[in-house]
Amino acid sequence: RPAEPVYVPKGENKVAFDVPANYLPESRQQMAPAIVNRFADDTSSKVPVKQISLPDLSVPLQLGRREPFSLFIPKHRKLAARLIDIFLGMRTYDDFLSVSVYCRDRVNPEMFIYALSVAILNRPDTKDLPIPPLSEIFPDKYIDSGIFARAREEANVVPAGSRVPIEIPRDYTASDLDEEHRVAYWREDIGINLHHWHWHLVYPFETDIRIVNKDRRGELFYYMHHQIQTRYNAERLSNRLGRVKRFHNWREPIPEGYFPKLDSLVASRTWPARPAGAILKDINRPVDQLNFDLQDLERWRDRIYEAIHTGAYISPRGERVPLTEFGGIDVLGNIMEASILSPNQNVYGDLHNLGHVAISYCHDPDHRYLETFSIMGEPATAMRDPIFYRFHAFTDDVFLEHKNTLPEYDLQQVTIKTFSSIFANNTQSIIELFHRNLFEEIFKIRHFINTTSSTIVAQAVSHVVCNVAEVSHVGYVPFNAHNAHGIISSLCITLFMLYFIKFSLVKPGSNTIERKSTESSVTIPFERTFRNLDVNRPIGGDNLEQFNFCGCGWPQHMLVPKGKEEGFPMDLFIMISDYTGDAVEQDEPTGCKDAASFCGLRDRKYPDARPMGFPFDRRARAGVETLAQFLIGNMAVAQINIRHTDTILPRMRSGSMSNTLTFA
Ligand code: CUO
Repeated sequence: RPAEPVYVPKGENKVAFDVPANYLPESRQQMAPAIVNRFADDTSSKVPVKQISLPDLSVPLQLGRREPFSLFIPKHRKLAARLIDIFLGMRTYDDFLSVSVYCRDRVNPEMFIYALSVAILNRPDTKDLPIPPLSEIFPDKYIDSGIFARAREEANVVPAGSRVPIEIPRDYTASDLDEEHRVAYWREDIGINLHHWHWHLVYPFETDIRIVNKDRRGELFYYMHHQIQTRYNAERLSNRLGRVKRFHNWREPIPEGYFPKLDSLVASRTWPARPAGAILKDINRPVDQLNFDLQDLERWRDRIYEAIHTGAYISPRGERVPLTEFGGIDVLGNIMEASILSPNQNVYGDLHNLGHVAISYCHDPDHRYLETFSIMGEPATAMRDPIFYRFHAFTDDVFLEHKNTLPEYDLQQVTIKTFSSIFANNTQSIIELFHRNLFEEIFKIRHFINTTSSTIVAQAVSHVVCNVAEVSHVGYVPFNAHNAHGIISSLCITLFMLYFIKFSLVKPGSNTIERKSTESSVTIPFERTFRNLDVNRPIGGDNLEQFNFCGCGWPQHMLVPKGKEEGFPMDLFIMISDYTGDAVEQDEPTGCKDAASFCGLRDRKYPDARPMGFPFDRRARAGVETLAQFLIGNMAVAQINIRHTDTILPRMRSGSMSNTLTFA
């Protein structure tokens, strides 16, 4: 285990809220002086909290403090939406801080963190505030509960400075008897799950409409989840598993079981497991105000298919409204999810969200065992379960059904004919190899502000070690973008590894272009995924990667699929098109923009005018059956080979292990 960076929190950095006595929970108000004294010794600064006349919190308080919270449950989202409204409605920053502090000790902690995060993200006066990553607030969503007991023991017995890291096993939820377990390391990757949580945080489906109504959010719901599917499929193929089979017959037993082995510290419960062969049932759980049948899901599904096949959806007034060539997918995304932008929830229902709910309650559909939802019931954890991908393969298939009704692209119109060749050399030998090396990284969980836990746990958890995988790539893709007639001054370059990597950039004239994988428009750096801010340095400069928006993005260490030891052949596709067809004229974005393909830009339009997934989002033109036949004009394909090695390497700083694509 690496001897170096074990994080030791420094007492002198402690900051405490100076809370009005009546803000403490009623049961603790008598102890107020003792509580204050507890912090007095080692607190370096206090943040004054203004006493205000508090808004009516009765709605969010309807969810008990120890109950699990799920965004997919309509009752919960309504309570959360109310809390978000309250946070957003506070006139000044001080008022917002005040009500947040008041709520922190009263409101359900999971709902509190969700609503607070959405509010911070969307209030003009808090946009630049850091939000600690969910893995620090609720590490129990990601880490085997046995680790916490060991961490407590370590913290109690071993003095600070002498503690050794505790390794989080990479491989603990099943044995090799379960073939799905071969990709458990991918599904259970904390960075992937954090990305998904952040995405749904940036794109909530039910709260103030001004927050929900972001540019092309329905289309991005389709596209981002579609990309998850394709990436997962590549990982499966790397591990000798077939592609995901869509889960569309909801009456059939589910062969994939999943036993999460996680315990919720907030709700004092074990996350329910799902044995192989589970069957979905009608849901009737008065305690959650949930009552729907599988038939409802089937009816909504059939109506969505009907809308696709007739090319029009039914408005609340009974009119048929066309699903247009470019805007239809956005409407369908909102219908499917469903977000409050769905044009007609009476007809099309709440298919995807309640699909999550039905699956997450299949072990106790009528609450007879007093059990709550499984990990499929919330975005922060759902991607751990194999059924997530089978269910989303279904939703993805519905979207593709719509895409298949659209006219094929006339790619002759969008590509540029003046480029004589793309790849400079023999394309068959361009990329030598990709390596994937495993390394180990201290997983620092240092803030751990879980309202129900003690400081002891916070200190101990900061010594947990987690195994993660990093990619180290070696390879070049030199290609020649020779603009023979000099007509085009701006280019858009699109790269796909199958469907995997896309970026665009603009360079006038003849170029040598170098592109690092760390500049991918879908990823964020490892440091940002885990928000390993150095708290001993001033926040700012290269230590500021902390905006919440910035937490959305595919983890860099998961950019490239695992590959195989003997090599896993893939195609790298490149297309050059006229940038004017892709450009979105708007002001430069502020804040993070590096994962814009997946997460959009804050307060801006989605930065690519083409349909998401272009040019592979529609049927190929008639007669085209292979990728080679698909190529025209300024497209080319390079054969690449992804090799996997198990070499353990010390981790290098990000940026020093990037995959450089050089265009000459
Ligand atoms: Cu992201 Cu089903 O939407 O999870």
